[in-house]
Amino acid sequence: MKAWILAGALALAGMEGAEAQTLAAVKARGVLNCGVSQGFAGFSAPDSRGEFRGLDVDYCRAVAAAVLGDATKVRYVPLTAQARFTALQTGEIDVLFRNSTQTFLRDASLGLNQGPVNFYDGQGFAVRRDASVGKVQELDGATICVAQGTTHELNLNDVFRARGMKFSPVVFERIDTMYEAFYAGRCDAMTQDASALAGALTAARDPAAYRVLEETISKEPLGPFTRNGDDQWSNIIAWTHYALIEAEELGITAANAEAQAAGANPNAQRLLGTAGEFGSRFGLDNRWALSAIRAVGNYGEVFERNVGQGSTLKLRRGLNGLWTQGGLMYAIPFR
Ligand SMILES: N[C@@H](CCC(=O)N[C@@H](CS)C(=O)NCC(=O)O)C(=O)O
Repeated sequence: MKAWILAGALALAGMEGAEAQTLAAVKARGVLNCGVSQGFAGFSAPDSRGEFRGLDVDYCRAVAAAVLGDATKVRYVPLTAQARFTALQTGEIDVLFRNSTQTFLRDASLGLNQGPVNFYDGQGFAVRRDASVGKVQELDGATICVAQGTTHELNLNDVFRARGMKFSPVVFERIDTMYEAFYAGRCDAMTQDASALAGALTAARDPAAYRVLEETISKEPLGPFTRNGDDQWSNIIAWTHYALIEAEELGITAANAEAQAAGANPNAQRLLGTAGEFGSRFGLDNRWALSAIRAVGNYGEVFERNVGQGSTLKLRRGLNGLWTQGGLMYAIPFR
């Protein structure tokens, strides 16, 4: 019996050792290495003072607050579409928050884990207003600017072939060169995630000269990626997302989180660490979620500030609304 317990304890200790690598490394370093895009308005882009801002950036900040107790302890690593997964595989970053679509093949073949979707998107097309193109069908024979190493290259081939349409792709490794080429008139249309197009057009010299077609041609569920084999870390990333959603469901905001932690609602107490031992099970302080919510607010606050009504993008919540309001955002219960 004793030997069995000892073997069990050793196995558990060994497993924890293997699993807890990323959390231990982040704590020892005192900084989260967070993979983001090179500049994608609303999601991750440096502002006029060179500070990264956006929805993905707020997720980096929320994780740093949850894990290190300080949302500013983040080193942002800007990555191209091509380089992003390698940077995670080689350990250059701890987590990838970079408008990355979850797919079967990315899940099955990269040695990476896909966290919960934090933005439901679809592939759209930007065209010049004076081109009088209203539907994807009218892009038959068009020259289309597309970024290398994205789901968009693949979707474009599938959808145009299926509809018996022709197109000439112009493929770019860097997003900024793609924008320049499109604005210079090198392509009839530019394709990428519809949210990214909305962000890109706000930064165009003459935003009114372009528009994004209503129609999208794919599902682009965007979310974080972590390395396989570190369940503890993947759980922390996943539950940070659920904490932001749960906070919105419970009406907990950056401004009232501290007061709600001291309040009487048992759901809020568990989420915010007043009741239960939720953080310590992940190797975190029990007030981990309180720390994250105080830093960035709930999901609704993160959305509105970066891509919604408080931003230049003015995107509607749509699929990214709470499940109670017709959207797909739904937190797994904290119990
Ligand atoms: N969601 C798509 C596309 C993501 C992506 O990399 N999009 C490009 C443009 S289509 C982008 O935003 N690039 C920003 C950058 O390189 O910083 C994917 O995961 O493949």
